[in-house]
Amino acid sequence: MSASNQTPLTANPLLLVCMSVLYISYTCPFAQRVWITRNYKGLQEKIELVPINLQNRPAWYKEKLYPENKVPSLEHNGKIIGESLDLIKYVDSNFEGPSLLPNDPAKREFAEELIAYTDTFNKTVFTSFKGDPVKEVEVWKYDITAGRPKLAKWIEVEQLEQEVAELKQVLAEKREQETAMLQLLMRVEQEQRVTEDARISAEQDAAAQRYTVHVLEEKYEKAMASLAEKEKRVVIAESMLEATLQYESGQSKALSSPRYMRILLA
Ligand SMILES: N[C@@H](CCC(=O)N[C@@H](CS)C(=O)NCC(=O)O)C(=O)O
Repeated sequence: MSASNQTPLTANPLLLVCMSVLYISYTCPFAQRVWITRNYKGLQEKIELVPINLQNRPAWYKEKLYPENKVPSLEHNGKIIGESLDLIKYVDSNFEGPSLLPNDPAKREFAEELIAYTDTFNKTVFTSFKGDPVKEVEVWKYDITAGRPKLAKWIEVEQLEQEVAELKQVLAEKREQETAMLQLLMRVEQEQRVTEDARISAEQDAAAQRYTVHVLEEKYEKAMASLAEKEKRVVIAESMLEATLQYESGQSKALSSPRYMRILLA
């Protein structure tokens, strides 16, 4: 039910006669305790719940209904009443249903004392929860499970569920880490394979180059041997040429000698 545009029920006299309205916020503990009182007394048909959005309170709530502008408030018999503890007592004594307070006057007085102490107690508990325990009350030492086996079981189950949830979280994180490690390993392996391939190919290149060098060396040696052979032949040819030249020069000297000329002319 949205209350943002809703007109207060006091504007409708017919509803005013037969209906009361409890303005609440679902999450407000003060409103919740009046709401519980209403349900405990079986007044669901008599007291209608109207939720107020505290983050966006309708203007009419403060202007026409409850200047305090807080929840809870009760609209009843043309009146607006606030303050949850007063409201609990008001609902208890002005509506039908089982009484919240005991009939015995002494017990009743004690119950009223307890009710009056509720807010102080709650404040102490909440302060204690926030890590600032109030020493004199020692509320943080109070065992709320004592004599409440179901509550103890529930807390145990809650704790176990919490532990299971934490373990699941740890497991999920470990699995994530494992996957990351595996991916890393695979990448390293792949890089190793690439490096190995490069090494093999470099070795093959080196072997091919060594072979080429070997072939070239052989060719060089052959060429050098053939050159030496040719040089030897040149030396022989030169010696032969020189010998021939010497012979020819000896011959011509002999032929042009005066003695040979005289033989020719004789
Ligand atoms: N003492 C009041 C407290 C009510 C109260 O503080 N209600 C809160 C919501 S839990 C509220 O309406 N806050 C709005 C504001 O303070 O402006 C009671 O017991 O009813």
